[in-house]
Amino acid sequence: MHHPSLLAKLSQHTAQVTVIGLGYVGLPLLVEVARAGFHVTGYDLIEERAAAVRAGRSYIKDVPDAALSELVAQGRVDATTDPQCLASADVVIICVPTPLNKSRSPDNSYIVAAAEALLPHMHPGMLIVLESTTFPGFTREVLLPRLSESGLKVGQDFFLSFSPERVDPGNERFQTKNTPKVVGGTTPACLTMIRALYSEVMDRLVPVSSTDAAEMVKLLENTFRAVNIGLVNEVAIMCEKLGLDTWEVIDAAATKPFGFMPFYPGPGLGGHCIPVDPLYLSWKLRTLKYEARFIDLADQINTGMPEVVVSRLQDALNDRSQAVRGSKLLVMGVAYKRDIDDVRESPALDVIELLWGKGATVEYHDPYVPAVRIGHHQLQSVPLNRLSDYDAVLILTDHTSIDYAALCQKAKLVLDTRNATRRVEKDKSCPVVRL
Ligand code: SAJ
Repeated sequence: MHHPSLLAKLSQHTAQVTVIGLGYVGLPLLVEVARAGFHVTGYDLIEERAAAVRAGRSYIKDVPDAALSELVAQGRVDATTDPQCLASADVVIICVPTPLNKSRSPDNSYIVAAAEALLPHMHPGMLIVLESTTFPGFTREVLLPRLSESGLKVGQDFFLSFSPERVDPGNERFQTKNTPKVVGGTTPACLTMIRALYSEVMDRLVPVSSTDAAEMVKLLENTFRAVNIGLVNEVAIMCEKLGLDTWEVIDAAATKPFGFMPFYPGPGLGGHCIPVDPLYLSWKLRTLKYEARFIDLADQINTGMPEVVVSRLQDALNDRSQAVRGSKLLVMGVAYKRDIDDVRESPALDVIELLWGKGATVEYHDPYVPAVRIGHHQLQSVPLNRLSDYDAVLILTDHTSIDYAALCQKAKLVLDTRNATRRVEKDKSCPVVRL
């Protein structure tokens, strides 16, 4: 039984939408849903975020202030930290973090907290969409029973769907509206409702048969990346033992116009998606008595890359009769990937801790990251005016704004884990060692 009044509100854009979680997923989504003509309330626990949205000020690079302030001025967007706003919502979209906990298993506490906040305000004719990445079955096994405590019947009174977020921060080409949107419903009526909502907002929908399938789609996407990055990191280890140039081999393989997709070695796996999402999948399969070996092996290789980097440095210093202990090192780039300021799960932080453990003095330069906390240490990015003071420079993030030719002219030794020096004329006075 489809809720005629909710369907009508969705097609007429009179449904009141609330987005829970105003981060790199929720804020761009709030803007797109409002642009489609809905009134959207942003609900976040952090008052600074709600206040910024109300002031039309964006704190997410992919959302220009102008886009937000225009919608606020039109009265299409507001924001609050008061969960009471959920009482007037016809649609609630949950975009909260799903990290790993200390034992590296899924931490769905943010989603559960959102569900608890929502429960007292649930009413007939409400569509609830989960966008946060989680393990296959979570919506059906965990979220549905919680929301059913309202006494409302799913697929009849309320509608529960899953649609994986596919936000790629900084991607100029693919953004929220033009990235195909996978949608799955708990029941056929739930699928109808999420399609009715997102067909008004997104360029293309990809309906699948269930919320479990939609959850698995997302995990396949990111597990694909993590496993292939693990493979290419192992290729880098193999090429070193074979005396081959990893980057030459990959670039040549990448000329194959079919059946190959290049990935590149690096100091490890950073960010809040790729290192995390596959472990949600392997965790779930362990509860079904199955070991997802590719995921676990890729995780071992990827999390082992900081040690590989340090061992390469040790060999390079050793060739110059130097030890790591007592050496003065500069790390170029601590962000988890080029041209962004995000240091979450960044392998550069692991490399720095390992070098400290071996008695090195380590400073860093990152134009995107003015300061970073590593353990109990607060570090500041240093200027690049004393390059020859360092025994070695380690390029861990290949920000495009850095002049690598100049760096190679002044440094005594460069360990390049990102092939950032690919276009630099090799200069005997400054040996460059690459992963
Ligand atoms: N990395 C490598 N080698 C590679 C590619 C990546 O070492 O060949 C490293 C990066 O340096 C980084 C980590 O892996 O430390 C993750 O990099 P990423 O390029 O996957 O970037 P993310 O974490 O921003 O991933 C996001 C994901 N988007 C979503 O989950 C919605 C991912 O699915 C996208 O494919 C990815 O952006 C993208 O393509 O940029």
